Amino acid sequence: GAVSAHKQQRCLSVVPDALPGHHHAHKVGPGQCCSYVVQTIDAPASVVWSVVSRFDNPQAYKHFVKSCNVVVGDGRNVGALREVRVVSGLPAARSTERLEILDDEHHVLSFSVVGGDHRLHNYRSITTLHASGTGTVVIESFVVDVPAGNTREETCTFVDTIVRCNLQSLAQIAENMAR
Ligand code: A9S
Repeated sequence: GAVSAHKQQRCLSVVPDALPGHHHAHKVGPGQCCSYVVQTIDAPASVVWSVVSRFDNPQAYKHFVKSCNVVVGDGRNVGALREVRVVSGLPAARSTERLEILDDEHHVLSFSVVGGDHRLHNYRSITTLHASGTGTVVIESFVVDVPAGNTREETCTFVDTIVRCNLQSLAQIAENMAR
């Protein structure tokens, strides 16, 4: 049932609509996996959002990103495309990504991967910020195709590791900005 699928896939697809995580209810197809990472940050959500919301500047906190060029749109509207180049040593050199949601009021950003030379086909992530006391809780969930030759577990662990790195870096940067 839904709950065992949730456990198996580590995803938030059973989070009720009333909870802050309801944006993370991905549609997960067969041959896909999903998971999520939660990060607390000791900085106000407005500060965290000022970094996260820059679809044109992911390299501000994603250390794997070497450069980014917006190639369609202005980076502030749904449908914008960015061409991301990643640092050497990773199993990929570039990724083309589409802005899916940018909600300044509710602090929600989502993008999907629409091209590139990597194996994360049909990757889509959603990042939401939630005020918590004087700080912020960030939830980033994703869904992606499990590549041929890999297991669901391997794929989730690979992506979880990248996302966790990104959110730890985001925390450091936002906390320094808030000081
Ligand atoms: O950029 C993100 O927010 C998240 C991920 C998982 C990005 C992954 C990546 O950019 C690499 C780091 C290059 C790894 C893509 C799209 C494919 C990879 O294989």
